[in-house]
Amino acid sequence: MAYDLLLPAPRQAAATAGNFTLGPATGLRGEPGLTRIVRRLLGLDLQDSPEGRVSVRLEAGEPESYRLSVTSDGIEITGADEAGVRHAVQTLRQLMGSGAFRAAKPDEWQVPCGEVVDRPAVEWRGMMLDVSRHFSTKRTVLKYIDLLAQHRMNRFHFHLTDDQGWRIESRKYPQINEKSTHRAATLAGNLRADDSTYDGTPHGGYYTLDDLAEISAYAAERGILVVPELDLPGHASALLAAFPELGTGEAKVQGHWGVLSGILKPIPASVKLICELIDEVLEVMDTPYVHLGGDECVTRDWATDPEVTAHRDAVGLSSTGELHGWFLRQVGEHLAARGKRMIVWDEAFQTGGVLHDTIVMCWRGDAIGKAAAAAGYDVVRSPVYPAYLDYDQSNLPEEPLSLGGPIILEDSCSFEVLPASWSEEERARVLGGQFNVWAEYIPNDRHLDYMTFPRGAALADAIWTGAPADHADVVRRLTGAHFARLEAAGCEYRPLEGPLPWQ
Ligand code: TNX
Repeated sequence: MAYDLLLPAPRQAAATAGNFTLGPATGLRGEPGLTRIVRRLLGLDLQDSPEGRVSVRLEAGEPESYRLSVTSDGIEITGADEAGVRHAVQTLRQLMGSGAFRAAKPDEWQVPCGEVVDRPAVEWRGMMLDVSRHFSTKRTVLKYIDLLAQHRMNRFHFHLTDDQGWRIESRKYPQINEKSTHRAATLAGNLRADDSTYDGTPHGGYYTLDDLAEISAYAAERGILVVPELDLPGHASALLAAFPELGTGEAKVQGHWGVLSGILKPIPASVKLICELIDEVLEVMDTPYVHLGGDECVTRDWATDPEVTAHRDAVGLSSTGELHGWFLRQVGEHLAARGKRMIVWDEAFQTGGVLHDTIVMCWRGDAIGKAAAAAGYDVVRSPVYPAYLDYDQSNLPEEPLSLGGPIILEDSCSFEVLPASWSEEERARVLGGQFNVWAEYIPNDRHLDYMTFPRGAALADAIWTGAPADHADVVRRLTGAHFARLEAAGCEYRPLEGPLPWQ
């Protein structure tokens, strides 16, 4: 029974008769590096013992693959690598029941017997969280890292900067911490609950570099790579509040959303500043990738800025618009010199803001992702439909204010991370997929849970298996077990029916 309620669905799972009793006296056998993973992810203090009935070991296989075997004599965990071992333990937790997701654990477990053989279809299984439009506390971020790991996801794309707040401490440029991280009230006293343009309330926050180090290390322990994004040269108004001389358009921490005028000038002084800020981040975060943004940049004002036009002439470009790609390539070269790969939103692919090994993250539909793949770039797919979770989940009038929509659970299930309409070569360029949680209309962590789950669980299933999930089957697994797991983990998901938490 429990074996057909796993989420994401494994490749193969079969129950057999009986249970294994897992208790405080059960010993754990294996390499210390692996037993540590088992103890940490289970949250149980199993003691190392050469005769232990829970065993964990590595065995050659496809990346991240694992086998989990439960008999009345014991539990065997076999992973091709540490990631595989982690996935096996997450699957084991789901088999143990929702209590495995509570902070306070029962003394003894009856684990149903059976076997799971599994591996992911794609290497990149991610979630993007926007912490600029509304700040998420470190506590919330750590909770989401746990939730992602429970869904056998492995990337946390941290959208750390945008017009509405720069969320990274700088020790070198403390004026950023003072000027770029908080916004004042806008239109105070003049807001309607349904106003879709303004949030209006004062808001702010940022992560210290120590916070980022902690988040990154916490995630690594759980098999999640944190990918920082500094969104540039557009969406940069907040940074410009500290460096108005480096921008065109409005230099302030914005209190409203959209594609705004405050953008960084594509000149050497901007490149220098950004490289220094990235270096501060790379001191504390262990990541092979840095996302440089590149989306929604209206370069119009560059054409009338003498400094930008002089620089355009100096580098021999024919239009100021081309400096968008130039800027991203400059910062990308700095990353390359440090052995890091740049990631960009798909607009940058069109402006030439890519180096040979740049990863293109595609959000504006299929065609541009297909074109980037055909041009030989690795792509990560997160198309607005159905991978954006900032849209309504139904047409009910009681849904909270959102960007629009709806994108319902059935849509999330339909996500085709490896599009059948692409050629085999193009599909081979797809590193994987992710869902994106933009936070214009997500003011707190309760609301974040409501928007992210259960749609995020359905997307995690479709990304893990590499194929759309059957909606009825997802509903069966949600109601049969997964909602109880989320609840135990402290996640206030949106119920499928009945009163919504907002009513
Ligand atoms: C587009 S997706 C954006 C974000 C918004 C989002 C709202 C992307 C790269 N840029 O700035 O928050 O739409 O759905």
